[in-house]
Amino acid sequence: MVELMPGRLRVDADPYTYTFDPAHTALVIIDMQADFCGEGGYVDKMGYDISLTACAISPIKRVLTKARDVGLTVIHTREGHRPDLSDCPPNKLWRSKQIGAGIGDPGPLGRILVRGERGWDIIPELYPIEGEVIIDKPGKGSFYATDLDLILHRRGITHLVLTGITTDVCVHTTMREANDRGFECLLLEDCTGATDVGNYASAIKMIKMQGGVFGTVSNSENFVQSLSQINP
Ligand code: C5J
Repeated sequence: MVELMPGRLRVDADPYTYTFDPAHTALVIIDMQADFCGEGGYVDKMGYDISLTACAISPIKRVLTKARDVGLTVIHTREGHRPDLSDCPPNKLWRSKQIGAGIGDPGPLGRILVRGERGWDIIPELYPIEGEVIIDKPGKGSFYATDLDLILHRRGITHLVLTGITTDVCVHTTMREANDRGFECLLLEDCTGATDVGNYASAIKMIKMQGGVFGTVSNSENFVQSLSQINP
């Protein structure tokens, strides 16, 4: 097989082995906010089982710890809106109210998906440290209406390792956006979770079709093992 993206390290993945140079690779942790995996947050208020999204916390923590040890670029994202909701499309607002978890409405963790509120922020277990990039986004994709593309190019990043929640919404949208921009993507399947088990499985399956239409899929163990070859 022709190796289109030769790199220094390899990760066992499906449908193809991921090769990458850590100097040009970023770990992307998408929307690990209390609103998406915490009690009283947006996902909880919509009536979904938060254990299906919270299950990603421990595997991400393992990967994040290793990534920090070896000095990998780390990017965190947060979905949310300005307090006056001027950056929230009316249809998004309307739909959220329809399901009983209106964006901007008060809840146990503050106003739902509003910047600066408790529910909107990243959970303490995975909280960014100094030097890590935080991207605040109004939409599902991490590239839309943000400076992510600019930051990645300034740092010479060509490869993205994707984690976070939810698999079928913000993670998938980001992976598709990244793939179209030419970033070579790896998704770590145990480092992600969805509010629906069937959607989770389908989202993983969709990535693998057509020989890896959006990239390739592995897991936290394989990726940590690969990073272990780097001398910190
Ligand atoms: C959703 C997200 N599901 N972070 N957001 O609305 O996936």
